[in-house]
Amino acid sequence: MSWNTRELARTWGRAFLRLEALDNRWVPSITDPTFDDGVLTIRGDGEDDVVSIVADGDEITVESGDDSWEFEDVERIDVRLRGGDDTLTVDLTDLDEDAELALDVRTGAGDDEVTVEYGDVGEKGSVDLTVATGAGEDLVEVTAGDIDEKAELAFDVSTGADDDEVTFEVGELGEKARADVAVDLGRGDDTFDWTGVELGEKAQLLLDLTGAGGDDDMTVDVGDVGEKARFDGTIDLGGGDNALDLTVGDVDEKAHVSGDVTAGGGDDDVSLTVGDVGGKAKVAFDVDLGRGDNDLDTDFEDEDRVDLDEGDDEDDEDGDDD
Ligand SMILES: [Ca+2]
Ligand SMILES: [Ca+2]
Ligand SMILES: [Ca+2]
Repeated sequence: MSWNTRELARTWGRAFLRLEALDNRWVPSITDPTFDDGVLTIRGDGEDDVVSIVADGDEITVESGDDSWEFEDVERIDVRLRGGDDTLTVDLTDLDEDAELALDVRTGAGDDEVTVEYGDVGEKGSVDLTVATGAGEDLVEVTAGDIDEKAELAFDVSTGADDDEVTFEVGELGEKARADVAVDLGRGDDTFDWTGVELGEKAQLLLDLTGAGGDDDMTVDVGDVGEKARFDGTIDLGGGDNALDLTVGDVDEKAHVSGDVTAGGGDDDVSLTVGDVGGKAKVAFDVDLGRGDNDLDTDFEDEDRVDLDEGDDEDDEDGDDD
């Protein structure tokens, strides 16, 4: 085998191009974050961005590729990652418990992954999270520790077209704490999962879920509902063959539990479970499953507390109704 200079140059050229290609993947595609008047703005581009945000006390560290930036006195973070399959990880578990930090995330088209982790939220603390993941098969995971008394949580998540997965895991809501949760899964076969622990005395959980078109699968586990606490669930499964599993633990005295479930055409499958209901508690479910071959499974003994419309075709044994 003989090497002449032309072959050598070609071989080196190819090796150099490969190195350059590898190198390009290591260069973070986000531009330097900007910070102005308490607002930290992080921008990606049409490529696959990988961004991590970590809080430690009052300090916020942003990392992407080999770069990292540090900020203090951040009141709000806006993340705009645009197209591409983006990955955002936010770890706020070591954020000051009394910090007030709003987070607004938009990841645009592409298959995106957004993970947000909150630690315990202190008394009168506030959590404000907006996530919009646009089209693409997106994954959103939110976890929070225990929520102290009078704290307020606001979650607003929309995942747009295509098959998305949204998961919430939230600790105990303390006395008079309040969580407002709005989730719109958009079109596509979406999966939603809420796992709570307990609503303390006078705590409130207001859940507003929209499944839109597609075969959606929702699981909502509220946990026990304390004395004078309130759970309001408005769940619109939309068209498609949907499944909903709604579980409420024991309902303490004078608590208020209401579930308003609607589904459009398609074969829907709904399961409703409620624990023991204390004296003077108000519990009411209104279930309207629309057209299709629907099924409602409930172990809730107080049937008069459930207003059920199982739809046109339920148990249609004579077959004259389509
Ligand atoms: Ca991007
Ligand atoms: Ca997306
Ligand atoms: Ca969707």
